[in-house]
Amino acid sequence: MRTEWRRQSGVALIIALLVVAMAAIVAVAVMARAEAEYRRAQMVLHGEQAMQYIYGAEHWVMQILLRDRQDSADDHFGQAWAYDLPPLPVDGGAVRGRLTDLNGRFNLNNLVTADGEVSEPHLAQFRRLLQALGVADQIQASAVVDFIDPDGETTMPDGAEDQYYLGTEPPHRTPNRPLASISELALLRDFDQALLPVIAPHVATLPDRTRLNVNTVSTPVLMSLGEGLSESAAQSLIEARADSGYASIEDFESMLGSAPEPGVPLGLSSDWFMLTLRVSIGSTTLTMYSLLERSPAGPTRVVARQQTPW
Ligand SMILES: [Ca+2]
Repeated sequence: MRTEWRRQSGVALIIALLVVAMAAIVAVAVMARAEAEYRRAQMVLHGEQAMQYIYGAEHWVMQILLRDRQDSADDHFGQAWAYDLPPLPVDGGAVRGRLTDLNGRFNLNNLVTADGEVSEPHLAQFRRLLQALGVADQIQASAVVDFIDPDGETTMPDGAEDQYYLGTEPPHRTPNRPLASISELALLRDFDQALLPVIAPHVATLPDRTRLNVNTVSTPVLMSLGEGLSESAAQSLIEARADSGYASIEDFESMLGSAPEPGVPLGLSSDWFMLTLRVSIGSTTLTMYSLLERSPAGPTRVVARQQTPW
């Protein structure tokens, strides 16, 4: 009798322990789920906060560009817009920013005119830029023209249209429209992705045809302005403009020593900028690339935004 009672109480104890264990498992699962929900909510909140800081910083930079236009008609690296924004401490993190002048870069969309024809002066300039960057053998300038121009006729000597791209793996069509991003070049005929960082700092893909600001062009872009312009000559031109830029296009041309390529519009001011803002809040990081267009009077608008979660 006593043995039977012991056995029953042993079973009851095991059942009680099982119930406690199961309750503990359920409690842990509920807590884990609640914590995951909390983290998810926190990430959403931090993401929202980051966007609000980005909109605020964008507005602030647009005010800097407006004041800059009101203060002076030209643009050069000695002006306030050209300096990296100092890290701004915000609640739970920081915002960092940089403004890049895109009128200092070769606009790939200049290769084709508004009528859809190839712009020969820009094509010649682009070939010289590829030469200056040491990638003329790897990137086919004619293929870039065919990528953008609306027609389906292959540009000689090394262009490529649908006929070529439909035979690639995977097959695709020629965009036949202005480029929206440099990354589109990845689909270009024989394009080696490793070349993207080589050309990216010197080219832009703007939705309009643009002039070059000689006060902000890089050495390779300067070398593209005339046949036989050496690297040392281009560097002398950059030293001559110093931090205050050229006072006039005539000053620049007299320093250049020869007439620049006719048909490639030059200027001393800029309308197009890329604003890069990186916000970190808690464990959330967000980088926003905002394409800004400044009107001649100074007001600036956001034309496009692209973001990355790093
Ligand atoms: Ca085409």
